[in-house]
Amino acid sequence: MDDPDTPNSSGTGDGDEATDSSPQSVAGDESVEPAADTTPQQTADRIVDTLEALDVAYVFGYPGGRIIELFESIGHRDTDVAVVRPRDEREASVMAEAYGRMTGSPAVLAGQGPWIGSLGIIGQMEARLGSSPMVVLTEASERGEYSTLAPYQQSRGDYGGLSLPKILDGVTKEWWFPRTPIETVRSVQLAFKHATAGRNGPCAVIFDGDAITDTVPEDRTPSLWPDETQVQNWEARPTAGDLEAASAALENAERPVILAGNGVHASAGTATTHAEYGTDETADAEKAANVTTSGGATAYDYLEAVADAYDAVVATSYLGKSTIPETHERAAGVIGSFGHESANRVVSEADVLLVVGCRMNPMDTNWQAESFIRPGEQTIIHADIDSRNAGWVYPADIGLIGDAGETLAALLEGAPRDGKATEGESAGASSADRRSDAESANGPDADGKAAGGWALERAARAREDFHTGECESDTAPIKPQRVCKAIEAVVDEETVVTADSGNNRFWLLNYLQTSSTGEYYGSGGVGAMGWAAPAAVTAALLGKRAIGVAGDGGFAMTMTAIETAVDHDVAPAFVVLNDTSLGMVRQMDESIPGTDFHDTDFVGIARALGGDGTRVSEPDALEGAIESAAEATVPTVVDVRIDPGEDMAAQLSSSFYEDVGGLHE
Ligand SMILES: Cc1ncc(C[n+]2csc(CCOP(=O)(O)OP(=O)(O)O)c2C)c(N)n1
Ligand SMILES: [Mg+2]
Repeated sequence: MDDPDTPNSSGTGDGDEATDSSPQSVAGDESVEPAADTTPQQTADRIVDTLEALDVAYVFGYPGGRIIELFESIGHRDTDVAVVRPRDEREASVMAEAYGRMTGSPAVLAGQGPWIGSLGIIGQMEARLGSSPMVVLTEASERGEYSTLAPYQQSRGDYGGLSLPKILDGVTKEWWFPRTPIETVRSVQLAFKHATAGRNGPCAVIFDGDAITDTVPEDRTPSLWPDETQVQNWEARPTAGDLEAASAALENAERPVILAGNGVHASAGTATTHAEYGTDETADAEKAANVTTSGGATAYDYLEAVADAYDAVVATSYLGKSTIPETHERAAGVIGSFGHESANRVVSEADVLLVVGCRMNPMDTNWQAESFIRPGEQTIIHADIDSRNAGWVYPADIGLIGDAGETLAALLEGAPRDGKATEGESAGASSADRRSDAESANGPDADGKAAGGWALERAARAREDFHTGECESDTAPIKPQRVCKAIEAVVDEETVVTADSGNNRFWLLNYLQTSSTGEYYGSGGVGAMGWAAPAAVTAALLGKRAIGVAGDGGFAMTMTAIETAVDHDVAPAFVVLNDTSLGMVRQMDESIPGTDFHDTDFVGIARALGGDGTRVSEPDALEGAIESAAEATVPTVVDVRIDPGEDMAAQLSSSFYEDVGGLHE
């Protein structure tokens, strides 16, 4: 341990002894009594008990510092908590974030303080801005009595070291820096509670010195409550008055439009999480596939049912893409400055706009072009889990504060019994009947659907924007629009597509028309490059057929994810939209230095990392190559040589965005 490059595992004694202490039996304990077994126990071991009690499926991490104790404790026991050790903390952080986003349950990101506060920040940033639940277990790399003497790696925040608390304070939703073993255990419990309390987010615990290396004492006053009891959360619903006002506004609307955001994805995941906190791997896979094990409907089901009940069109934000199948008769596409022109038009044509779980960031709002969303002229109902976000960007007429699924369920209950939109539904149908429509396996009964006036006709026209002539282009180099259609052709409800930052995601946004919910997730909370590949590995671990799509710039940042997939015997496909440049930046101004890359051999790299790959330069080879990669038994890269001259912003930017000068991004 004298070697400064050796991780500072304290070697807290005898691993076997720690292993021998029996885990506290907290699973299924309904009471709020202190945990029965108060035998002194090594703290790291007690934390692994917590992970087990909460059925945490994955720790995505990299060993170092006190986190080695956590890894040791996991290694010394027969446990269902799986450790995934990617090639660095960035990859681990993205994998953990993607897990939280796709399932609604937090996974753990674990690693040594200085690296979790640097390399591992990317996933935490995405989780914070994109509202993904995540628990970060890290440490301060203290060196006992030497910690105040020209410290090395030390991240407690005092003189001479780094301040991990300050770094994490700038990024996480909440963080704890416990001083005793009991505080450490309680902090970990609270990190899980807060990660899914209200708006989801990343919550961190910084382990330190004796607070992680000592034993948890027998004397527990104040009490340490059982893990499952301490992490409970409860759903919130809007008030009856606000719901009544919203239902009336929607009922009287001539052109009601619902704008669905990431909050609908978040709620759809947590609907099952809250019902049965912690699930096994199979159930997580089911959740990712939108199969609810609790038998209840998800926010996705309620979104469709509410749209039917009020005869509304549904557009989505970028992060809300695939909250409704984009083939659905009420779906109108994705709004925003690089979104669908028609989806933007539909939103601006609405007389009543119901925004659900969307913060309305500048890309969503066309940088607030005056002619786009018009408070005062349009009635705005803003549903959000956080009152601070409702009415934030545009003044709202009605705020609905609560979980997206709960809010939509309540709006469904308040929908007109013999309403304007429910011609096929019997006049006396009760709200309970409508709710059970949403809860039926296939969503609302076709008979209950709207008569089809403005909404259905408008949505049908809007969906034409998912196509353009280039989607069928036979030219080489290959048009990116055609690649999107080739991906669309192999996507089914078992598939998850993950998208990176850059031009590639805007091509996908426009031309990949999803056909089921939870089928598409993009980097977009903070929008870091390098997100799609590790996120695709997570989707594959969840049992999905995964296709990670990135530009050559973003893919190169985290292509070690190929090896992580090989290590865990999963086989996502990786499609690289390769223009040998930072396309999005280059296309802003060709004279910007540093935008060109040399021609990286991604196929060679894939093979060296244990995967496979193929380079595609001719369009007629495209569909077959993507299909084979999606079906392959090893992770497979499809390196598609796209036309670098296909100018994304020129072709995709919204006319509302043009109104504000079209210069931002
Ligand atoms: C980690 C990170 N660094 C920088 C950026 C800024 N940025 C956004 S898109 C982009 C270019 C992306 O190039 P590439 O991955 O090849 O995708 P393309 O635009 O060519 O499709 C850059 C530099 C970012 N979003 N994330
Ligand atoms: Mg590129």
